[in-house]
Amino acid sequence: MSIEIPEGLTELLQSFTVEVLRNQPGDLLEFALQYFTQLRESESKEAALGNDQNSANRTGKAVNFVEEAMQIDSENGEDDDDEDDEEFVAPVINRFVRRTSVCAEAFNPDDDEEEDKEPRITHPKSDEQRRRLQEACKDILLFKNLDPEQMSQVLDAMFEKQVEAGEHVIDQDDDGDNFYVIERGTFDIFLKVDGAERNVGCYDNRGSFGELALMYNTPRAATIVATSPGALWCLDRLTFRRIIVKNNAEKRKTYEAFIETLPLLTSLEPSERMKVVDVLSSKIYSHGEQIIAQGDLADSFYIVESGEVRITMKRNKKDTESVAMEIAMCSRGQYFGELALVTNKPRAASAFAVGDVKCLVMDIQAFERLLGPCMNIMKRNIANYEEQLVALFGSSIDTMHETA
Ligand code: 1OR
Ligand code: 1OR
Repeated sequence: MSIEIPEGLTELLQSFTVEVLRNQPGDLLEFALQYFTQLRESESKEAALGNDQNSANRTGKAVNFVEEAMQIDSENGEDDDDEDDEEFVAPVINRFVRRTSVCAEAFNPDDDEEEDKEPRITHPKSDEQRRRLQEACKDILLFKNLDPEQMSQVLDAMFEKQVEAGEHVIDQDDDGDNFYVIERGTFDIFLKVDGAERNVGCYDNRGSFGELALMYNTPRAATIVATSPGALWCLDRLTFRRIIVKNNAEKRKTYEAFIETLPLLTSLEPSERMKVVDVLSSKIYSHGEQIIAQGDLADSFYIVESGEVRITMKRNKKDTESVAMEIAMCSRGQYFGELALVTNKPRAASAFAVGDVKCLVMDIQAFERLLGPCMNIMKRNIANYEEQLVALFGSSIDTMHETA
């Protein structure tokens, strides 16, 4: 005699088990009661609101819980221009109400019908996986401006991928599927120039790539090849567009006027300036906090959004911080941290927040990709540094780098 397993039973029990393991409830029976009651209530609500697509898909999919109410408002944002008018139904209300792996799409940045209809994606993870994922994502600039709910959705959607040395993670000109965050491993960046592939950079156990094709609906702009065995966290295109591109639309509104005023960026086309905004993230520092340390390896470039930044320099390694000299102050609209990126040397000076400071930060790949046209202005300023350095210390920037 064969016993038929009802459709959805396995997933239902699996999801319940995951939530039990995650929440570790004292009273299992009480937890189960709440879980299934809430599940039923949320299904009834959605059915009443006509969200059939959801309930139809639901039985076959894993479920997932959130600790707080979902920020539907923030998800829809105030971004009237980009949004469709379809009503979005909140699928999750409190910690016992599930977030399904498949539910209505809320946001469509480019009025792309296809994206609007797509389900929300969740890849269940163990606590250990989630911890590793959070660690890998903590410095990813594109994630810095997300609110906690958006970040949680991003983390839910990400999945792991192991790579072998020599594996092509991305091939130039392909369509974009995922955005990648590096957990470990080294990767080379190749660009086709006149038919030949040129190595233009690399990633060393940190950072992310694969955002461009997803942000701008363009073919992949470069080839990325693993040069060691590695581990990546992948974010699918639809989730990336729904959350990151949406967030960028808001960022553009916030920073458009400020970016227009920056003398450094005057040689960029307006569309290029907006691309700069897309890759910038805002970081806050409190009084006295160190933003850059002289002698460190560099991977970011900074523009002061508010407050002041003190630049200090010490003559050589033996100097203590107390004898570091103040060499410059940067205020709103000014930039710093370009020198090490341009010269490919360690940081020539340190930078400290004076009062509360907000900086816009850009990573080195974006800097190289987007700020080429601004290089003349930067090089002129670097020539100024050298003059001042010789006047002050009687040595050149290169000498300073070597002694740092
Ligand atoms: P994607 O979706 O186009 C390839 O897929 C990825 O390589 C791309 O997103 C970036 O994340 C990453 N130019 C273009 N893409 C680059 C570059 C780059 N560096 C990394 N990517 N460079 C500009 C060369 C003029 C190299 C800068 C170091
Ligand atoms: P970075 O990447 O080397 C430290 O990190 C940053 O301090 C540096 O880029 C510049 O953006 C910034 N000499 C060297 N770096 C300077 C200077 C400077 N001023 C600001 N920075 N001089 C001061 C010139 C007024 C010359 C030294 C005496």
